[in-house]
Amino acid sequence: MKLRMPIRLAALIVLALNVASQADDHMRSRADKHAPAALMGDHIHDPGEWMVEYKYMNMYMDGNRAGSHRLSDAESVAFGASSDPVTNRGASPTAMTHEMHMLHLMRGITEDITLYTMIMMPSITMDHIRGPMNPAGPGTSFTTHNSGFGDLTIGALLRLYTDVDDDVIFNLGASLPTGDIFRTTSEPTGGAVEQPLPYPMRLGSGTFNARPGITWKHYYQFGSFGTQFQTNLPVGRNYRDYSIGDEFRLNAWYSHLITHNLSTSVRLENLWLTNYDGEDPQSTDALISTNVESFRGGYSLNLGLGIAALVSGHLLNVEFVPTLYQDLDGIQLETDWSIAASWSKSF
Ligand SMILES: [Cu+2]
Repeated sequence: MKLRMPIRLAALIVLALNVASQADDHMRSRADKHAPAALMGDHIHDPGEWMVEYKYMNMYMDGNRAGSHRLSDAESVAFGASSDPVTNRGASPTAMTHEMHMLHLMRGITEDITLYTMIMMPSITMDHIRGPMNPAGPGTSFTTHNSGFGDLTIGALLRLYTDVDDDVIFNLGASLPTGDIFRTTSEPTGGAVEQPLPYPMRLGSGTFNARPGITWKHYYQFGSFGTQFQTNLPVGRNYRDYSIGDEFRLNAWYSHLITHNLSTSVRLENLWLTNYDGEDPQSTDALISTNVESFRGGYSLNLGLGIAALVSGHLLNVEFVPTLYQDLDGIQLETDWSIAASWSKSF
């Protein structure tokens, strides 16, 4: 009889702790458990848990911009005659689709550490108009394409802080130079001369990149708020003697639950890109603006409108990302909108 009370008390405490942790797990198992589809590095997994994800992204670019000013295709060719450096004498890009297929694997190691890897497969298509110095005829058009393996991304997600409705996660990320950065084409000259594909047509960066980031998520009963700062920072130069620009992304989003298994999201993204360092010796500035190292940087403000659904344990996540504002260094193709879609499952 004397032992009954302490045992009952202990049972009650265990029950209370269980209820607390269920409430905790409940919020992290809803349709808004992952950030909007275009983001990653925002969540961790339980020890021993795996996640498999296929993610698709596509960026649509149509037309050129100098600073924040739009230019027609003819104006883009003319712009290069007096820009510094002179460019677009061989051709000007007019449109581009940059598709990315990604296979994302995550595994929880401890309560606070999750490891991940992401296999990237870009597929890049660019349309052009030929310039005044092109032997294949000014004003005619051509298309180039490139696809294959990109840079393999790896990392560890470290949960620095957690309570019932908050997570702060540090992304100790990196990418390896597995993507090809030197392929040639004779399309621009109609088969006359083999030239290297310009920078944005290349599959990888050619460098080891540090990709640190940090995410804070806060859960409400009716949804969640998140903010993330994510970078991509090349280390040194690649074997072609250049490095891509530094990338900084600052995101904030709100996901609203419609039901436990369905949520919508709105997101704002600031993207800053710096210009390239160094120079590929075969990347001739005068030929085309996509060869110019100082015409790669800029600032973009993007909106994200997303929807996420949990269907018997499968998470489907889609986001439409129109560009709101762009200010680009030199002359570059403008990004009109992007789309991101993913399927993921944890087990
Ligand atoms: Cu995951």
